[in-house]
Amino acid sequence: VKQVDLLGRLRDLVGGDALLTTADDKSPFLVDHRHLFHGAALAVVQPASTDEVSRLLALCNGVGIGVVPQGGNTGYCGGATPDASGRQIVLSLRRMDRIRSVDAANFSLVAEAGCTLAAVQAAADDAQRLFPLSLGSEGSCQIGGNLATNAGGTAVLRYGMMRDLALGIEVVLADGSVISALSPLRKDNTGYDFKGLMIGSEGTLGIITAACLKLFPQPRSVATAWISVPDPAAAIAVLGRLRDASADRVASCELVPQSALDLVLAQMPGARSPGTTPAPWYLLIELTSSGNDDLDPLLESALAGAIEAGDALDAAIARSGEQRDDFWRLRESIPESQRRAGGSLKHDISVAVAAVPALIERGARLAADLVPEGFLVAYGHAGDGNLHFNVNQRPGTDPVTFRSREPALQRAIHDLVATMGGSFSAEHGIGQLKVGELERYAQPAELAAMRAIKQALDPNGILNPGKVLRGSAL
Ligand code: FAD
Ligand code: 2HG
Ligand code: ZN
Repeated sequence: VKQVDLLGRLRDLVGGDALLTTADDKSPFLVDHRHLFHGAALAVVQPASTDEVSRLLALCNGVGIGVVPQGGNTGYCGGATPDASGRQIVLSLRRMDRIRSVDAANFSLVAEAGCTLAAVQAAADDAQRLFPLSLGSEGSCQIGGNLATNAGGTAVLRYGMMRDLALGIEVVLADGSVISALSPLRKDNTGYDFKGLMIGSEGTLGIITAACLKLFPQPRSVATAWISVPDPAAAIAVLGRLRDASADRVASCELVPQSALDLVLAQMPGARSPGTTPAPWYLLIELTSSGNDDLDPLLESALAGAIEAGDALDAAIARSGEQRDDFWRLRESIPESQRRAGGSLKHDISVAVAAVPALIERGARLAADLVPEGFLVAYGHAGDGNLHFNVNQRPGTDPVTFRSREPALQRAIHDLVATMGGSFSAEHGIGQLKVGELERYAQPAELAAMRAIKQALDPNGILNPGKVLRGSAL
């Protein structure tokens, strides 16, 4: 088909307002959040219903046009950015933003893919329920993007990742056929785990249009502490102690180095120091319970034990909602303050929780050797064994030299993680950023199985071409 004919057919399908073709209108959709990837597109299409998505894919499959799904565009791996050919279309889910139903008695709700994570959390809250997925980007990321990346975040320790939080899913396949499996069943062993396959497939196997999500009782009691610790080994010991002492009511366990706290306090106006004894490392730990428990005294006495044992140096327990929010804001602002401070080299890695201290020790040595212009900002979801092992540029050093260190550092860190039985992509996915890494570290049989699945579900290769797996140029 000629370009004009295709645009005309897309316009007929979604309506003129939902089809963006001018450079100005398209531009926000053509660059990723971190400005690592810049693409081009024939058009940005914004369908309003599953039926429109279905007809759109049938059309693109028929004429061989690549389709790049995009949610909130907050992803870290360039998965939602089209290539530079200008022949692909971006399919934005932003108009599909209805909460279709809430079933408080079944602890579930059905949301369309374009609902922001914050909107889903609010809908659960209105029904006196909790949707626990929690990310720094929750105001703009979308539930479809969360599903497509199998997002993690700060409550995984208690509630699991996105894959653990979906009961059902509605997906449009490459040929336009719709699989509507939105049932709220908690038990269903009928055949392959199709939902599990779609979740985390980053738009390469189907377009997710809606999902039935798992809700939980709301926490009635919360206790939050900012804890100074001497080193990562002590931090992991404190986590173990608190899990024991609290009958496993630890919901979040985030590790923050002094370097990250310094960045936040320097870069974010209004950021308040947590007020604990300065230390090389900190833990942000939150206990929650759906009962009316008095968690503060419990946390206090467990932390007193940790201080006595030398695992903690000092701790502050949040005495108000405001102080709790301050602690969390310090943690959630680390990515933004890293960005404001200049260049950063990022790794999203995981190992077994007990191996986190060894990973930091060995990784820190590599970073110091390989990036003399940088300093380590390794932080994150220590309770899940997942670190954002990042290196920031030191002020006054040459940005080009700093950036040139990235390939060698990445190779060294990912090789280290592989020797420790860990993952080079814990929660952010593959996108276009890590296609080569997947080829390097996946087992050959695993990679072959992934390619076979892609070929079976998307034989013309129209779905997010070149993401996750190298693909033909569509
Ligand atoms: P996008 O960036 O738009 O897309 C991501 C991928 O999903 C792309 O491959 C895209 O093609 C595909 N996709 C999007 N929607 C669909 C759909 N409906 N159907 C099929 N494919 C689709 N991530 C974490 O896991 N944990 C964190 O703690 C975390 N914190 C963050 C903090 C900040 C400040 C920022 C900016 C990002 C953070 N992220 C985190 C990364 C990001 O927010 C998540 O990956 C999120 O799940 C992406 O959602 P999105 O809607 O923005 O997806
Ligand atoms: C977080 O946990 C995000 O804050 C972003 O996953 C991590 O910027 C990063 O490296
Ligand atoms: Zn994270």
